[in-house]
Amino acid sequence: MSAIAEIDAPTIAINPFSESFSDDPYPFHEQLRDAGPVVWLSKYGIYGMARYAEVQAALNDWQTFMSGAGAGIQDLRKGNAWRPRSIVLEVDPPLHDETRAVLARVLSGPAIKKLRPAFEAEAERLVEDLVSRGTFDAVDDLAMVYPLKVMGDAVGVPLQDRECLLPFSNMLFNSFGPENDIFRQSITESGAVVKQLFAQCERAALSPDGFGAQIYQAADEGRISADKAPSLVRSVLSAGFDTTVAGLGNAIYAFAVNPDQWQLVREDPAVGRTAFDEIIRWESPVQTFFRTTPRAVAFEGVHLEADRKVLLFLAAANRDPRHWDNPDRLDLRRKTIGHVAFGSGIHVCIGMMVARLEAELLFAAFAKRVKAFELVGAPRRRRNNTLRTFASLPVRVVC
Ligand code: 4MI
Repeated sequence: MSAIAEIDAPTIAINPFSESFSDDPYPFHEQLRDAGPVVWLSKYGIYGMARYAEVQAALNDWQTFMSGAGAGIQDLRKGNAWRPRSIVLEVDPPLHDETRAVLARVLSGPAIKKLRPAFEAEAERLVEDLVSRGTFDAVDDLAMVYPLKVMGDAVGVPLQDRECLLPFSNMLFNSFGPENDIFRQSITESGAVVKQLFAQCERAALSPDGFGAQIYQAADEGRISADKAPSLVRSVLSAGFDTTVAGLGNAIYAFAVNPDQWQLVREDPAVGRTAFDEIIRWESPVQTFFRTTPRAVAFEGVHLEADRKVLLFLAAANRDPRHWDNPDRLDLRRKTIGHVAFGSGIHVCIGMMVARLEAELLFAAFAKRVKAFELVGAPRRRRNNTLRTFASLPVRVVC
């Protein structure tokens, strides 16, 4: 018995993986935050946290909210998981620290700085082409094209082998959620891509100078065992594409519906350099991730049972009025430090500098040429169990 009385988490019937939730998550986020610091989501028998303070605290307490049972709803310790776990995202220290260190070196500040000239040239080329067309789809013609080109080149995936990356990620990010209609559909649609994706993780499939090759080099140098290299390449291919596709699509949407904020980017390059962080606070590409309780836990006066999944609503934390002023407003001059769109703590996004670089250079290329983005058709969302993203976003640029 603990000296301080603990209460059970209030029960909520909301289904966070339903169509209505993903169509408009924000009213549901408010209900989840207002219900308490921890809630019990009876539909799935999992805990949830949606307030900023608790999400941030949980992300920074890996011993209480572990990742080793998987970052999805499934407990990967319980066998018959359809996918092999990530050896960086879905492990705890000390194993985590060894694999993380390899990726940290590959994706270090100096390494990312070297990418800038090629990323900038491609941003200029692509944006010049889109602006000359005037009207385009910001998903098909921009958000999907740019990361596949520049990050594909940086990792060392041959041009003709990149088609599997986005269908694979769509399925992977669905697989963090329950086996619902969209998860099953993405499995059907992805067919051969899992095999293609895994083939792409082999040393011989990768160019000799990219991030992929550098991961194999870490194995040559004994910094990880040789059998871990393909898995770490898979992590980069899993995390490095569909997330930025979502973020860049959400960015163009943000500018189209907040033309005053686009003006700020045009007027001040410094705003353009930090805009992406506010955009992903406001519309977070990765909406949720799971942790697991390794034992019974007392957290904020709430009792949590052992071996339960805990759904962290990153996107709800990013709009918690207990932490942010006027959180539903996109405000590119806001101080966004502390947002959890990239996570926080030992698993914080290791590729964030690449994501920021892609966004910064695209925004700068548009800022030189474009006065406004206008929607010319109804945006269509791509429903996914983890990502908030668009399937289609028809826009016209005003020059
Ligand atoms: C945040 S997205 C993401 C991160 C890591 C992995 C996949 C997706 C992985 O496989 O390590």
